[in-house]
Amino acid sequence: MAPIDFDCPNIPANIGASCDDGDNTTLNDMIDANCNCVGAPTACTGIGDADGDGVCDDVDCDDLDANITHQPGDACDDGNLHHHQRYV
Ligand SMILES: [Ca+2]
Ligand SMILES: [Ca+2]
Repeated sequence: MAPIDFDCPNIPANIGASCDDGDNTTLNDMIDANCNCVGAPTACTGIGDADGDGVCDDVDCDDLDANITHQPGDACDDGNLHHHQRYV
């Protein structure tokens, strides 16, 4: 027997332990009964939120800058010089 037994020896981790599923759009990531690291979905789950500011990729003018949280309909600069103005 190994000195330390984990519920999920392949990870290794115990069921119910906190973990990181690598998706910052899910919260409270935890090892579930199937030894998967899963978090609670948020509105951005499946869409993405690269900067973690709570504004999803599809509506975030700059999803690499958490300080930029413009919302749909706001005028903003997407950094593309070919567009003078972009509405999301
Ligand atoms: Ca997560
Ligand atoms: Ca974002």
